[in-house]
Amino acid sequence: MLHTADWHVGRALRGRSRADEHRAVLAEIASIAADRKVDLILVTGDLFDSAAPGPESEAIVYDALLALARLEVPVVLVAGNHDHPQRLRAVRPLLELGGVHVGEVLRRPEEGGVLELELNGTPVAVATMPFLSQRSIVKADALMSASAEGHRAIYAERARRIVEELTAGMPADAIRILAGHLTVTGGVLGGGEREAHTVFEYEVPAEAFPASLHYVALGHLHRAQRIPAKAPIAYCGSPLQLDFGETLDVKSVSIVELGLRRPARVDVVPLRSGKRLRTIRASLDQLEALEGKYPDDFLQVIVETTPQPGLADRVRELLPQAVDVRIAPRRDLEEDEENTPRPDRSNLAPQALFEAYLDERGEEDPRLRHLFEELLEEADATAPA
Ligand SMILES: [Mn+2]
Repeated sequence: MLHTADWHVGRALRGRSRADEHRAVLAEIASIAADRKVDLILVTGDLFDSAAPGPESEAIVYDALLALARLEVPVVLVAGNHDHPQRLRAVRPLLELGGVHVGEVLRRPEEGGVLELELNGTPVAVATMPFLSQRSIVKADALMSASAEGHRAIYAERARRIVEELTAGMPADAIRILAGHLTVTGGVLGGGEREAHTVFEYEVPAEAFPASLHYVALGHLHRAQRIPAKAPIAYCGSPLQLDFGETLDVKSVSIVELGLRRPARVDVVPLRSGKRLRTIRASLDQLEALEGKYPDDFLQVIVETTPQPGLADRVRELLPQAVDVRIAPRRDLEEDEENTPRPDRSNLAPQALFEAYLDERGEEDPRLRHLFEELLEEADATAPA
């Protein structure tokens, strides 16, 4: 079986398109699937980066799915938080024609929530668990009464019951797999995610996945990793380094060997088609010595200097691949920050968190607050269920 996730097709890097890299890396995945003669392919969410992808992104994703379907093995998709369930539902009948099964919404096991396949004479059951937003799972009444901590507990408990519902009736003589898009407790972020992004992340406890499962294939965290638990839980990670938080990640797909009565064997196969993201921190003099280096990488350049006009242009002359140029915060301030314990912000509402952030940065422009509130309202109104 091949497991891949978190393609995020359509995501640019500081305005630079990644379409060519995406085409190449998805072709690389299809060729790995062919070489390794896999009998099942799982794509566990966030195929697209946006709920309203552009036509080029759609072409890239559907070409990739077509390339997988041509291998004539079943392909199972689940929707991630970036995918639009209704858009996937619209193309579901077409995808099913090609043997691509779509779990765009949560379904009861007998209504398609658990696929029963036969691969090389062995029965295989795959439960699909698309991304469940906190809004869809923590009901309005609970949101009004409980604290943020309470919401997380409600989410964890309901997610646990969903896993139980999906897996309880799986046939005993089948290889039992759960394919999902979610955060599991104990997962390591892909990097780059800041406190503000993770405070509101709702988690499913690792113990929610019963030992009767032969494999739990997850998407959502961009770093490939195994989660120690009674069931074998694994993230395959994203196929490209998507942001400068991921510069240390080796991108890969997982080839998983499963048997009814033996532990899963995971072979992590590195992918070579994506560009490397690299962060360079240096003084202007040091940067001059690096002129023309790293021509194939995307660079984030942090310059140790004082603000000066034309700095970004000068850096781009030296390193044309610099997509992000910024001035280093003064080290003395930074160390100060590191030595001060961070206040617990886990119960703050988004507005209060943003306020605290602005105060820290010394930002006083009231338009920022207004804009934030507008965006928050918009996000609330349009969040896919
Ligand atoms: Mn995701």
